Amino acid sequence: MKRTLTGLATLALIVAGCGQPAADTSSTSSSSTTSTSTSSTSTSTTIGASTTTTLPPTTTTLASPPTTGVSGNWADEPLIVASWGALGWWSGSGWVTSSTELPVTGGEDYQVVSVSSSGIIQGGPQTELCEPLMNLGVELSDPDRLGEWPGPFGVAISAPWTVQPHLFQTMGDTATYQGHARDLLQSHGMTVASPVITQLFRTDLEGDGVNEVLVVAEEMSGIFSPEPGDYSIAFMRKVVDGEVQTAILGASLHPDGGEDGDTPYSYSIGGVGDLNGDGKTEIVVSGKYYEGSWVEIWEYVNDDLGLVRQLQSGCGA
Ligand SMILES: [Ca+2]
Ligand SMILES: [Ca+2]
Repeated sequence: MKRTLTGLATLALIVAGCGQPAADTSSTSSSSTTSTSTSSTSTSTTIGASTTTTLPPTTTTLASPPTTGVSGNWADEPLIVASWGALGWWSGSGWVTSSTELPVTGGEDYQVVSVSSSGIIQGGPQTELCEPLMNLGVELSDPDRLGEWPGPFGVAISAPWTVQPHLFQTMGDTATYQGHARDLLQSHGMTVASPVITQLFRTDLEGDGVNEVLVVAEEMSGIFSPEPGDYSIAFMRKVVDGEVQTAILGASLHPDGGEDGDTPYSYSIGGVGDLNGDGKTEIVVSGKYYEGSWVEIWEYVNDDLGLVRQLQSGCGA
C-alpha cells in the first residue's frame, strides 16, 4: 500500500482563527433538545410578602445521554465498519482498534452514519475484505448505503443508541465560507481567489445549542499527481471561549503542483454520528485518491485537546 495514513497532511492542530464569535452566525438555535430545563418554576403568584422565588440551580446539562431505544440485533461491542473493513469500537473507556477478533457473530444490525443515507442494514460474520490487504470486516447487506465511489464514504455501527442525536444539516451560504476557506488556504501558502466549496454543513456536536460548521473546499485537477494550484481541505469552525477557531480535518495542498511521490488526496465529510454512545457526535472524514479510499473517525475531545483522530480504515493499492 503506497499511501500511508500517517504521511497525510492531516493537521490535527487547532489553528487560531479570527472573526466574530459564532461559527455559524446564521443560527445558534439548533434542534438541541437540552438545557432548557430551568423554566416552569417560580412563576407562582404566591400570597404574602416574602415571595422567595427560588430558582433551581442552573445545571446546564449538555448532551443528554443517548437513548438506547433503537431496536435491533446489536453487537456486544458497538462495532464500527466501513464497507471495506472494520475500524474498531468503543470499549466503554477507550477506542479499540480492530485486532484479530471482531465482536460479532453475523446477523447483526448496523446503523448507517453517512451524508448520503441513514437507516439500518445488516452485517455478516467476521471475514476478510479488500484484497490483497485482507482487512478484517463484515460483509454488509447494502454497502452502497455508506457511499459509492468516489465518495464521500460513511460508516455503519452496530450500536443501539440514536447515532445522530443533534442537529446536522446542509447549509447554503457558501459565499461566507468561501471567504473563510480563502483565508485558511492563504495561511497555508495558497492563494485561491474563490475557493470551490464542495460541502457545507452546520452541526451541533455536543448538543449545547451552539452550532459548529463543517466545510470542504476542493479543486483537484490532477489525478495521479497534483497540478499546480490543486487543493482539497476539510475543516471545522467552532466557537471556543467566545472565539471562532478553525481545526483542519484533512488537507492536500499543492500550490506548485506535484513532486515525485506526491498524491492528490481528496477529502470530504462522510457523516456525523455518536460512535461511542456519550451523546456527543464524532465526525467521519472520508478521503480518496486514484486507487483507494479511507475513512477516519475524529472526536472533539474537549476545548484543550480539540479534534483527535481516533480510528481509521482504508482500502487501496
Ligand atoms: Ca456545539
Ligand atoms: Ca460520541
